Amino acid sequence: MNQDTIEHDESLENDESLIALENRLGISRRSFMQLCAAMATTMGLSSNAAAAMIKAVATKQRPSVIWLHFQECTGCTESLLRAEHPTLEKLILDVISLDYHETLFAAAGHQAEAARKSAMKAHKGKYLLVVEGAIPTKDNGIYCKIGGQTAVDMLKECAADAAAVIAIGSCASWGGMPSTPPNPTGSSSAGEVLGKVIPNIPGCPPNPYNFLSTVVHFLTFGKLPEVDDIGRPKFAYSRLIHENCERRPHFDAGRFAMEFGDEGHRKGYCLYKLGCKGPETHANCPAILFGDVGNASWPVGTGHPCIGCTEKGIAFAKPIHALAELKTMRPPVGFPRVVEEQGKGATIAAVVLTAAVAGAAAGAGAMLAKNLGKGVKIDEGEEPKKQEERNPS
Ligand code: FSX
Ligand code: SF4
Ligand code: F3S
Repeated sequence: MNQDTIEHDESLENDESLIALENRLGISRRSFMQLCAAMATTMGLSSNAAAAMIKAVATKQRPSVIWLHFQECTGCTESLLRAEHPTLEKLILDVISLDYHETLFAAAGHQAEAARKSAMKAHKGKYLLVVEGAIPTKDNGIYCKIGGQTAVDMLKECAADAAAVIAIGSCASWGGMPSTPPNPTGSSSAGEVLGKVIPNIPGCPPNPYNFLSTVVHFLTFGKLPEVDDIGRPKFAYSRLIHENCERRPHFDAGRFAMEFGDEGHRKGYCLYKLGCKGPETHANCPAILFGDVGNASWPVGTGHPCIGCTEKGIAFAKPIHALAELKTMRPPVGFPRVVEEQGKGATIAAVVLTAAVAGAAAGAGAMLAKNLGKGVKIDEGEEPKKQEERNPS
């Protein structure tokens, strides 16, 4: 069974549970099946798994979810619920039974805390605990309290009887923005506070599809998807952004934007020299995009360098326009330098000289010739602009 057959599978389309789901959510069965097929594909699962996911969402009892908020901006929740596509928001709220969520709760104060306690009791050992936000640990955790309880204590109390704990967003996954050096409140990740690796979905905010796919996997198969050694689902975080980026051919050919708004930037060249952290950041942003608005709807696609928001030690730690470390590869010797001297591009003469000195490996030389032959402008070491040209006043 392939993805196309799933979307046109009449037995599924006429399944009563799917008809009920259509009525419940107000979304067509076809759209729902397409979404599940896409999620299965994103997770590298078979079409049989997609069919199982469709049935599970339509029929299984929704897992109770307790959602904690600590040091954060609520962007994680906002990104889940403000998705352009109404299907996503509806599905997330349908797939889980959200029994405690401080932002979305109508209840407040003692009532809210009572609801949390009763959900924990009623679903002991079975609920999913989702943690959004970092946890301040300095000075006995006094920098974040809810109902008089520190974030540290609340997290430990709720985690004790959870079936699984998921950290959502970079704050809960590795400290995120609140842990920006010098980290005055000792912001830590949920895993650090609990003393173990837990599944986490970093991103500031994270992509809602990665969260939804993780939860649907739990619902369908009774376990979370495979994670890497720091707890990130492999389906979403096993590859560098640089490996999937649509601007990568420009990187390989030595075509870079040197300033925001310059010719290279307008032409969609690689943003490496503007500080793009794609070469040292693991995430699937270029593959699954954001907000269901189509082509190029991700940071680099819109012309801004990736700041490495999913990666510990990159976002909020490394200067935003500092050059990324090239983790997996370096450009061939015949290409223009990617690290500039005092803001100047490599000259063609320098490139040719480098290639010649290095013995001009046949492939690199051929590529250089190809680039030059195409009339592609390689950084020619334009004179740096005068101050008054940069900042006309
Ligand atoms: Fe904000 Fe979430 Fe960033 Fe943090 O997302 S979008 S600061 S990861 O915890 O609310
Ligand atoms: Fe894309 Fe950034 Fe890599 Fe350039 S450096 S190819 S913009 S990810
Ligand atoms: Fe974050 Fe970079 Fe993706 S900034 S959203 S990891 S492109």
